[in-house]
Amino acid sequence: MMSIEVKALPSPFVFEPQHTALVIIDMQRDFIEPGGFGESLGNDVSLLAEIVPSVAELLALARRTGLLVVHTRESHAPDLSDCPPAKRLRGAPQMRIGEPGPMGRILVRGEPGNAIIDALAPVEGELVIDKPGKGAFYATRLSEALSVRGITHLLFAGVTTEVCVQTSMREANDRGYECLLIEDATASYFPAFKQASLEMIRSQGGIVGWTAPLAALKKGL
Ligand code: TIU
Repeated sequence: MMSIEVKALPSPFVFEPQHTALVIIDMQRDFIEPGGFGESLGNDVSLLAEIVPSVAELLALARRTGLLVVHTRESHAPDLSDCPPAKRLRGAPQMRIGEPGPMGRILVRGEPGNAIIDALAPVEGELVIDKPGKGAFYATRLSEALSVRGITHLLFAGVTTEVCVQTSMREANDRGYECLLIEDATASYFPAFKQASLEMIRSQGGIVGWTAPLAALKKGL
């Protein structure tokens, strides 16, 4: 079996492509374009658009290498039955989850704003996981989908670093996956939070996982 070694922190990250998936978290219009959930929370969404070229390059690389590709979407059922009041009632009343916005109902499955951005659209054979929480494993079929395919290692990208990406990495780490976060393929509305997340993930000998720039992954492959 081919083994790939990536120069990562806090130590080299080693994986076999046939047992590895790329997990792209929530690269949706709702977070990246004006008029969605991210902006409704008071954020400058332009900070997230900056990583789109890197994520696109990573996605192309994963497809060429034959990695399983998983896309997630933070989304809720139209009747909001999977959105607890504790989540829905946060934020300004007119822009809460389920309320109408310029790109359709905020964070509701099937609405225009809930789609993954065109530049990173999923293709045939890739998994798309709708998740009602911040983590990709909570109340989804992701765990089963990965285990039936023999996946043991996960490469992470997407938004936002300290919210859905970090939560998903922590969930994955507790489930026994070896996780590598691609540093320039993740972003936050708060650059200082991104930096802190990278450092806390790889601290204490990789307490949550590893981090590496895309260039290091390309070199390894
Ligand atoms: N996808 C994701 O991270 N959801 C969020 O709500 N992120 C924020 O930073 N608000």
